[in-house]
Amino acid sequence: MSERKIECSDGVVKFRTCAWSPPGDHPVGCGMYLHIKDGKVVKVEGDPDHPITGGRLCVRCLTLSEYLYHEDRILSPLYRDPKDRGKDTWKEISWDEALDIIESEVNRIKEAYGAEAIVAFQGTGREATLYKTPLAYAALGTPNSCFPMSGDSCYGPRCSVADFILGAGYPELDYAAFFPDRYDDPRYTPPKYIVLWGKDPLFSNPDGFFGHALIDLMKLGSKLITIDPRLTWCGAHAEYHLQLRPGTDSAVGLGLLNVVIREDLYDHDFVEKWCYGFDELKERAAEYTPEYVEEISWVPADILVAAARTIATNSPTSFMWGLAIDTNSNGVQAGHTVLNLAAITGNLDIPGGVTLAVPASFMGKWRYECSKELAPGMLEKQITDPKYQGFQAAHLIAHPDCILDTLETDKPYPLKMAWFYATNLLANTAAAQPIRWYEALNRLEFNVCQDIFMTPTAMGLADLFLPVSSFAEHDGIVLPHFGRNTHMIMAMNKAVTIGDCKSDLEIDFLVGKRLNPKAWAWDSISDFFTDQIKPKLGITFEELQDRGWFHQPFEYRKYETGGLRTDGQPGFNTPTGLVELASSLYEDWGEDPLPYFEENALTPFSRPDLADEFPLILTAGGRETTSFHSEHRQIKTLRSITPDAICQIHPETAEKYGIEEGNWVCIKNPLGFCIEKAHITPIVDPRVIHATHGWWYPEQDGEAPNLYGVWKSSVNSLVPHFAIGKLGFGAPFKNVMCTIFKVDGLDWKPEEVVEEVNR
Ligand SMILES: Nc1nc2c(c(=O)[nH]1)N[C@H]1C(S)=C(S)[C@@H](COP(=O)(O)OP(=O)(O)OC[C@H]3O[C@@H](n4cnc5c(=O)[nH]c(N)nc54)[C@H](O)[C@@H]3O)O[C@H]1N2
Ligand SMILES: Nc1nc2c(c(=O)[nH]1)N[C@H]1C(S)=C(S)[C@@H](COP(=O)(O)OP(=O)(O)OC[C@H]3O[C@@H](n4cnc5c(=O)[nH]c(N)nc54)[C@H](O)[C@@H]3O)O[C@H]1N2
Ligand SMILES: [Mo]
Repeated sequence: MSERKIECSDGVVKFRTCAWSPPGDHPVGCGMYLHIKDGKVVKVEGDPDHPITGGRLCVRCLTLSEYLYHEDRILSPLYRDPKDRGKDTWKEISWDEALDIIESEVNRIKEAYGAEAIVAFQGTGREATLYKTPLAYAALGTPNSCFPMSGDSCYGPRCSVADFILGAGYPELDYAAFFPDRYDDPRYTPPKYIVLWGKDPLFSNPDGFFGHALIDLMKLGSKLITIDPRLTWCGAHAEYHLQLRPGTDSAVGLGLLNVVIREDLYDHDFVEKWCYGFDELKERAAEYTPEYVEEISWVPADILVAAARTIATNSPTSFMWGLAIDTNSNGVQAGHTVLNLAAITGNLDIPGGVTLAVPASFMGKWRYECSKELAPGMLEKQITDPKYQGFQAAHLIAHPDCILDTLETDKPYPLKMAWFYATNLLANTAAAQPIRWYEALNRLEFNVCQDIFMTPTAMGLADLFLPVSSFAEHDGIVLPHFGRNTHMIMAMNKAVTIGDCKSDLEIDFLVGKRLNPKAWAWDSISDFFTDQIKPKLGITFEELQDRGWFHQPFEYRKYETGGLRTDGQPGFNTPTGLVELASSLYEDWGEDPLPYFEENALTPFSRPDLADEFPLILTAGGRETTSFHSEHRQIKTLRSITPDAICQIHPETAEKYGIEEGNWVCIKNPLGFCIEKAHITPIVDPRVIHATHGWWYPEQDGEAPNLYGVWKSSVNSLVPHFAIGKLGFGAPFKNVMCTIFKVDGLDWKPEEVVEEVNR
């Protein structure tokens, strides 16, 4: 195993670390050495001994020093009078002054309106995922901790479906991640096929999965089946590519189930012993013949049939489901079909199939138990809607769509303060209809933003800015899948200090010790981590830092041995103890227990009245390596690779609409518009446009109303709120109707917007 610290002859000291955030990343824990000279990071080198990444790094880590030492980085706390929101009148202050302001504002708001008048927002799965809710519950005392993405449409829906149907954590492709000797472990077999469903992991490396492992597996003989409206690199290398209409995943899933069941290709033994509701599923799937599914989804019936036969007759086959399952108002149903297919083809928790795990308790105890810090009766005030019973059963957080409603209506009570903890929600990221959020959040009395750079969200809405340190600047841990299927726990080792920045956890400590010291009794971050990991791992945090990583033990077929249930009995941790092909919970919650297909709210098929004007379907947000959502737009090297917001248009469509490569294009629907640059490519269907999300322009005027040009490429202005599934999950971030036309530049605005601005 590699050394934690290596002194080199040229005065360089190399520090080994595993990355999480910032800069933006999910908990893969990419292993690297940071080369430090004169207290600065001068080079980043992959760590060849890291069991997962083995020395491989992406361009965002390779350009790390550009990020760390960027002239726009904020290096001390900033304050500005709330009357000046949108103006660049920030003043540098000390951390003590910042804490004084926080203490007096939080106490003022608590006394006048109650702690529930505070809402704490966090974006995607960075380190903040572990540390924001504790700030809300155990420091600020509010029950309103919120991920502001309509329908909670990232990861939450998939995890909840896995909880409801399998009673397990996140089902993940078996890439031998649990084994120190990886693919050489005698217990391991590579999958014969990998079904990549609405996911593009080579670019996204999501939630702790190292995308390049797919390439390792392809070299070992695994073949791909892709289900994606775009012909991605993986699609082009797949044996079957199911190029579906965006948002029709549940129909495709039911079509695959139809073929597997009617051709009697399922695993009878597994279904008999371990599944509940097979007869009902069989009946439902019978309705979804390949011909009917082709009508809905555009996937040719013969390709669907061939893919279904391949999946069912090649064991082990593994399944990876991606974000596109969540960004769909019947994503819960789509996810259910994926799990049902994996189950009835006998691929759960077998070598080369789908690994299952019980959500781990390390780092969990404090995270889940901090709600006990809330005052009596506080949790009952959490903003949600009792009709979203699935969401409430799965999560202990406020519902995003209800929070927007409350911000706009002051019902059931007015919100007065927001804390933006690792989210740039205005910048076409977490928020659908971001202009509504902007206007609603601007009504609040006091807002705090905790970030690395000044963003449109901070400039537009914050009064106090707290500067956050990068992973190179702080100690921490990396928890793949946030504890839901964690092959190893890894150490992040501080190598440098830059400005007066602090980690999210350090900020929690400072604020917590001021506002509720008894909940934050640890003397140091190191003590805190030791407290979290030692009961489970048997080692201290410092020992973990020396080792670099710690593998979790793993065994296959845990449903046979009792490893999946909290009571230690064989079976699955569901009400029936079985995989619930038909859910025993959904009916009680007013939802169909079986998967079904229903049109999303704003498509040419659900809104035929608007179909002539908006005949195309917009999908958005396929990942690029050069950015993490709205992050990295100011990093020169990365921006030179991806200078503009690009939308992909099929050549036939481009011709029909008079658009040429590189033209600026307006994408418009009844809700809003967005300007991106055309890239003409046959990888999309002629009826589909793919746009990029997360755009703002750090080089432009930051002051309101421009806010770094955040409204220009505002793709999420086209995404509706409240168009979500019955259980409270899934919004159409990747499937809304639109039309396109050529415009003269990024600054183009529709006539009605120009009129409004002039008024
Ligand atoms: N149309 C469309 N919209 C989408 C998507 C899509 O596919 N299509 N994807 C959606 C998904 S899946 C998600 S999760 C959301 C993401 O939504 P967000 O998470 O709100 O988006 P980011 O741009 O990543 O904003 C994160 C902010 O936190 C800062 N930051 C980075 N690391 C840290 C850290 O460690 N600590 C702190 N305090 N701050 C940090 C960054 O500088 C950035 O300003 O966007 C969603 N929006
Ligand atoms: N570099 C980088 N990495 C990231 C992020 C980032 O912004 N940048 N974001 C992170 C976050 S928060 C997340 S959640 C993950 C997401 O990562 P993934 O789960 O891989 O999701 P995406 O890249 O959004 O989309 C995957 C594929 O879904 C396809 N797709 C679009 N609509 C549909 C549909 O309706 N059905 C199906 N079946 N497919 C569809 C797209 O064409 C795309 O190829 O990535 C994470 N990793
Ligand atoms: Mo996400």
